[in-house]
Amino acid sequence: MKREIFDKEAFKKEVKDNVRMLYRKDLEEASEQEIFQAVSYAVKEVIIDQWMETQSSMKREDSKVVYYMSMEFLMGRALGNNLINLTAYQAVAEALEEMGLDLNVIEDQEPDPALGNGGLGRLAACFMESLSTLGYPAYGCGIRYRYGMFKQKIKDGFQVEVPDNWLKDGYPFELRRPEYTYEVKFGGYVRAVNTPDGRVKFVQEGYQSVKAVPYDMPIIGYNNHMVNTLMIWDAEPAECFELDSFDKGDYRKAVEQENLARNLVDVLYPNDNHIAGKELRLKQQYFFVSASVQRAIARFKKMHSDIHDLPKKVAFQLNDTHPTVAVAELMRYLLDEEELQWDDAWNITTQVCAYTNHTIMAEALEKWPIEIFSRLLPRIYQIVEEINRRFILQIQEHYPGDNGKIERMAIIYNGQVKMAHLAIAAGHSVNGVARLHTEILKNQELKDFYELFPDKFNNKTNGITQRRFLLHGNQLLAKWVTDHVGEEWITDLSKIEKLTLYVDDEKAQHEFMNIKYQNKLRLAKYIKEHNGIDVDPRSIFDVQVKRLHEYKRQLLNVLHIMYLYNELKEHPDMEFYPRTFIFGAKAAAGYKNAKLTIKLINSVAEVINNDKSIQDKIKVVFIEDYRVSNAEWIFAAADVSEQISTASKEASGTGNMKFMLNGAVTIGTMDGANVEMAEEVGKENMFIFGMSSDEVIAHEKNRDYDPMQIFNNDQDIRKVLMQLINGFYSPQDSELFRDLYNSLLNTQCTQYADTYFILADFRSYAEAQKAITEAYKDEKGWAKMAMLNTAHSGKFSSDRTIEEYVRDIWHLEKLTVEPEKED
Ligand code: 26W
Repeated sequence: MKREIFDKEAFKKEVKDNVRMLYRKDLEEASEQEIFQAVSYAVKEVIIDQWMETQSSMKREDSKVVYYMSMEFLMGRALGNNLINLTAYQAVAEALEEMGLDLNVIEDQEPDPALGNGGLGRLAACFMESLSTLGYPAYGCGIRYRYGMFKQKIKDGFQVEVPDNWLKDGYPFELRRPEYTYEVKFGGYVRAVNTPDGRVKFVQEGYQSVKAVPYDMPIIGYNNHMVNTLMIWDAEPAECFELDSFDKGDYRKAVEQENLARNLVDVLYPNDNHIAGKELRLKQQYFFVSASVQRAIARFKKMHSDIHDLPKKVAFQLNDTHPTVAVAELMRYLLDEEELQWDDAWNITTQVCAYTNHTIMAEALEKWPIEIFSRLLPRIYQIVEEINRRFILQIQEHYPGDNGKIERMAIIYNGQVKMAHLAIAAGHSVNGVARLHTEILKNQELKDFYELFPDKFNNKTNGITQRRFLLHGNQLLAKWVTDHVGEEWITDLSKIEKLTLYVDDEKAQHEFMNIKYQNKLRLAKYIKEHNGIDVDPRSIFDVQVKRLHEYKRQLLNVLHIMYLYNELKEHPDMEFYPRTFIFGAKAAAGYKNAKLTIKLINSVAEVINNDKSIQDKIKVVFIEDYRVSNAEWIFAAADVSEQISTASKEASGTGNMKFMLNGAVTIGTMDGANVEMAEEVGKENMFIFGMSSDEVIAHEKNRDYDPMQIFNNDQDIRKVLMQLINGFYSPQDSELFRDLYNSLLNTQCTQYADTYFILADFRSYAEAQKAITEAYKDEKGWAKMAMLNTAHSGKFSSDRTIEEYVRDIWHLEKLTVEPEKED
């Protein structure tokens, strides 16, 4: 039963009143942005009640709480989703329509809070939503970056990064909470003080401090009155007089301190899977972690007097190594403030903290130079040293005389602090994000750690929220699914499996494909508006949207398009089913080959889209500024989902699941969660190609892969690669794509040529693509395959993932939130 929380007339009045209150205008005079604000504030009214109800239930039940610590939360727009989860979307749409307003247009006014890079940040957002929907008490802890992920413009085919000032009009769904301000200290030195009772106390002196002020954002559960909180921290300068007594009156220090606060939360580092090793990033990490730990403990202490009970009431989940200083910060608190003994403090810390690994890419493993770490966080560094000292003793005890182990496992080694090693040594759980990924961690990357702590390791295959990626993003299909299997799928995605009953039903097939067609029309319109390109909605929409990274192999995709184009030119009469290749991807600003790949895609698009002789059989579209809001439409419109990473490199992938849910068929390698998708839907309903992860890993070990041999023996591949350096796609500058060519063939440029086995997989990819065309021509067969993908996507709900985290790691109880009685 949906609870009626919504009075249409009252809502309409509220919107009008808000426009007056906020802008001193009548509705007719207000801009779309102003109306968005007014509507959002009206929705916030409803949310606030539920938010308060949730807080009081949590207190009453004294629930255990998980703090999901993450440098990134890629929330996407809130208005539409909040309405969906309040089950008020239709009612609000109608109310607005009666006022002459279009909810879609209003939703479109909301900035896309892009406080994340890609998969890891979006996963954090899906997890928060699932926690609320399932009724588990949780806080998300993150940073309120003033500039989130940059906006991407394409100029002349090149990516240009534009700052994203998402807060410029004010963000209606946040709430500043100055009453929870905490101090975070950087730098200075540590002095040991003997206390009268014979203990040694460590005090940090000569430091600079920043005030951390949280903004709370509501995370609304679906139809259950549960509203959890995402706290994102802003930095404000501590007043000069708050300088440590030692430095009072030091003007230079005072100014430095003020600057520290100003820069701290300015911008999200736009690197995905690659560390920049910048001091400011470590500051950001400690800043939000220290503030979050302080708030968590303060909340705990309001209700409890014995700090030993902390693990019964609090869990910290570390989203990758980025928040791993939490381990040492908690130790610091327990040792220095609570004055616990080391073993006692360690015992508590270990039970509270757990770590999720999201990548095996070596360049993404965080390491900090001791010099930076110890200068910035002197007390924290001392504690990490002691953790390391004890950890090495443990290693020596287990493996006497084996110095290799110490070399590979120490937390501090070779002048560096290794955050993953700290997280594994200190957490009670280490999880990967798909089964294959967890196995690779256990057997390769983290083998030594797995041998020492086999019980810590576990898998939690990622998931996505069906509320955003089907119910909101694809409303036509959502309604159709509900008509066929009932609405239970909204909170229990396994129920969507009942669709299998209809996969051979011609009427159902027809309806399903017609919805896909409607969604393709919607996307085609978007592409026309944003790119000025006409695409045929009857062509196969073949989509690769994700961060641009060499291991994700957008280059393989575009090389294959170049190959297809050559084929069409050589055999103009060959049978060819029209295809629209759609890309969307941001490249890290300093990642040369990634940016060059974007240029290549656009150059290929330019040539092919304008070649009349191929009669629009191929179109190539690069969608500018791929982000959560346009992603929802893109998934809904896809026929083919490209998940083509080099096997073993993609930890899980989550876009793959969003496509599957929306009835796209995957062409992919046996990598990440693709493996489990194949298990669910059957390999015959996917197009699997390429080397297995074992083969890739074997080649990497043996260093026996030679792309030059392929280049020399396969004339089609050779032709395509030559087109990278003969000006075919860059007549003005034939050298433009030389670096991409080199990355495939030249051993001098990377550790070895074609690091990601693009040429090795090319033929098998081309075969799979051919098979797709054949399959698509069989309309009924394709409809069935697409429906089966939707029907078997049940496992990939983040609700399932969260239930597993709760069961194995967090041990939370469900909370029921009762609406407050009206008096
Ligand atoms: C230190 C720089 C940095 C920044 C971000 C290093 C690593 C990251 C992330 C781990 C990158 C990321 O988003 N990883 C993705 O996480 C998803 C959620 O688990 C997985 O589905 C993707 O496979 C993984 O690439």
